[in-house]
Amino acid sequence: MSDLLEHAQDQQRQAVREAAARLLEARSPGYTLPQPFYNDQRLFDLDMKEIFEREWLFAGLGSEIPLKGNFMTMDVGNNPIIIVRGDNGAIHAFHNVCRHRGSRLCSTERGKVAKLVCGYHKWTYELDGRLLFAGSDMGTTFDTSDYGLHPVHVRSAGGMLFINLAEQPENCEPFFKTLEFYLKPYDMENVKVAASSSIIEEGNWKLVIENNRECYHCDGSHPELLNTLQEFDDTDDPRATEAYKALVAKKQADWDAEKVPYQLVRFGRRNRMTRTPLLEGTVSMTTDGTPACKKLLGRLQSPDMGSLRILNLPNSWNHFMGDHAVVFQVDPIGPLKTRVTTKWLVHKDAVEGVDYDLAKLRKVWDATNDQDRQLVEENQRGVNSSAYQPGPYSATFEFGVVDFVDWYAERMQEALKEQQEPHL
Ligand code: 3BY
Ligand code: FES
Ligand code: FE
Repeated sequence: MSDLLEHAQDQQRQAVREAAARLLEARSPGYTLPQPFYNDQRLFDLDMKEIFEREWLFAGLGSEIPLKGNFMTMDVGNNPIIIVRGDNGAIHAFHNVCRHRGSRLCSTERGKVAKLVCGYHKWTYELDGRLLFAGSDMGTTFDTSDYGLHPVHVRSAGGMLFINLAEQPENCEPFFKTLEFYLKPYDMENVKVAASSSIIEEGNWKLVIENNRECYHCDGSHPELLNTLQEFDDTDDPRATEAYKALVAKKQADWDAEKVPYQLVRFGRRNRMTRTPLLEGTVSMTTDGTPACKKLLGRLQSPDMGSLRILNLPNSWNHFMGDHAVVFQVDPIGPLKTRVTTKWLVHKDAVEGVDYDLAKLRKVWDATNDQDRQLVEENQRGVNSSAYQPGPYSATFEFGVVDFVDWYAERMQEALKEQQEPHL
């Protein structure tokens, strides 16, 4: 009976994969995706398995777990994950799943522990994942070394933490090494999270990313952001004007003097980093463009660093300015639901009320996030309609969105071509 059930499930899974492959094969490049990619539960499950369980995901900051025993948790689809600081500053990540009967081990978002103790029957694990003791009598043949926590790959790069659930993750060292170089001036081990927000958007994660990859919508929607943000997304933006190029050249000379990197670097379509100027006369993403924090980040001497933008598909975009940084993490919850977490970072010695004012620090991105949430939710409502059909992206205004969708389609097509292992 159970064999029959598994066979039926395998057939269903295979049918979904074949349907997804055919839809991607038939899609028109330069157009939005066919509807099921934005709202179908089965394709969402495929996204989780083939994208989120295989790619390097931004998971937070090393400075959020500074001490031995500090941990934080997150979910990658159905997979609860724990990231913990162990001995000698080492950072470990595990499936947050007890090896006894599978209970979730740590149920809080963050904290500090001496050992990882399961709340159900008190199996106790070392911070490096080894099982130290099983609470009850497990018999003479039981060997604790067979029951360590299942590890997850984790890479700390320039103070940003990335996890990867694959057994053998793709080698992203060139990106991580470059990130370390770009983030060095910010001394990210010595930042603190001054504020954070976690909002739920009633939309598919791809609509959240698509919305972020263009500023075509900024004019009508983001008055606060446009007080300081250039409408050009990159230094090689096809729309860049002569005035913008002149401003870039002038700022790059200043950045050379500060010895901070700014060149646009891409790693395939997945990762990009570049430093772009803010509007002339402004230095930080605040409503009036003045710094939100008097104490600058790292070794920086001038607040006028523009914004170092770092993209990590599928789940993060970031802005590093001279006085503060804003990091973003996208966690899909369901086909129509996505969590967007934003953290505002300042120098760890900056004092609230003295060096920075919380309301001023977070105002622009709180407003922008809420505006983007509304745009994504309206996008989702329309995409769910029987009248929806893929629409054309603008090659000049939405090249970033085209890049994302092409990356997604290629990754998915590659994954679908791979031999499926039989159901376990
Ligand atoms: O994250 C950004 O820089 C902006 C917000 C709106 C569009 N995007 C390019
Ligand atoms: Fe964790 Fe029993 S499930 S100790
Ligand atoms: Fe936006």
